[in-house]
Amino acid sequence: MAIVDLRSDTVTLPSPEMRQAMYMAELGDDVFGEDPTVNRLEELAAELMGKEAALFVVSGTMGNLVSLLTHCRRGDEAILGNLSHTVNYELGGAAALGGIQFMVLPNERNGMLKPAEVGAGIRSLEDIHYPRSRLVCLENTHSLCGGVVLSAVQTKSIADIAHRHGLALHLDGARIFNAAVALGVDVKELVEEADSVMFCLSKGLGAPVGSMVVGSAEFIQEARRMRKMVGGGMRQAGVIAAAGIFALETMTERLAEDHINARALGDGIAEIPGLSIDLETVQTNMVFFGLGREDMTQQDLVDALGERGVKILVLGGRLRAVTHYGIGAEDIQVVLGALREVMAG
Ligand code: TLP
Repeated sequence: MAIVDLRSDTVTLPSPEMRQAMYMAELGDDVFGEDPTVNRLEELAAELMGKEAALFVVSGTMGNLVSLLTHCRRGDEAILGNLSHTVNYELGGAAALGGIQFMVLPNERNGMLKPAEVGAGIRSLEDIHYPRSRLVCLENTHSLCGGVVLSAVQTKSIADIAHRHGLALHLDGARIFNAAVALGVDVKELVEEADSVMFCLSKGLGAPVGSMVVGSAEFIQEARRMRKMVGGGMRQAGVIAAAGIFALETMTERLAEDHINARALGDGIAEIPGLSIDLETVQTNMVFFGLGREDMTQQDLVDALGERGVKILVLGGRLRAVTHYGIGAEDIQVVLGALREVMAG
């Protein structure tokens, strides 16, 4: 049975061309700064994002952690949305390893934080009781809000408040290229106001491993120390960096295809009795939907689809399907067919 795996865009496998690039990569010891392929990837990432420097890290989780450790000292406070990946799925790493306290504000349906609430959340330094507010974090695309995009204007509205009070803005841009493609803008515009950005190579861009952190040269120099501290100093990492270069050079524009497939899936789901979906949130490659049946749990639906070769996840209390490299329009019809069959049963 052919499997259609929509659990995440992290399941993508490298193409033969990407594997060839990995095989051919020129290597050195990156802890000595001597891996030419890693150096090339870091230069390319910085250039694409319009920042001074970049750092190659193992994962998105490590990229966010290293960024938070670089911005904040122990006891400092970072302001984040309650639906952010960092608050929900990064094991409290910033608290456990960095002594960083979170102020968690409600995310709006569109992935934003309310500017007034961010402003009110920033602590006065005059009162000696308060932790020091250091950082505000946004996420683009916003995963748990449905993979929705934040515009450059929205990001700026939060960055302005942060900067006015001397705080930095970190952007979890795990899927920032999905946002840029969906909005039809250069990715630079979306990250311009952020002091640091993490983005992933191993999601829709199809690389097997890796994420990037970008920012000022000074920020990245310190982030490089933090990466070493958490055990993320890699040696002949050019083997995987080569896949990252290939991803950035060839895989960003094709994300539009994933968005079309996600939309087709969302439109199909909207027609199936017993399923509910907010089509306004289907803006990129994610489709979140609900199940309104007394006789079936979300997990029952996931299991029944699994028996039909379709894999999806329960995430954040809803069902999630993610389109990606390797999923075609015909696969969407397979998924809709399986959903119709299960829901008719
Ligand atoms: N997200 C994964 C799961 O952890 C939920 C997924 O399948 O979507 N930021 C955002 C916005 C993310 O969605 C993820 C991964 C990360 C950070 C962490 O990246 P990795 O998995 O590379 O540590």
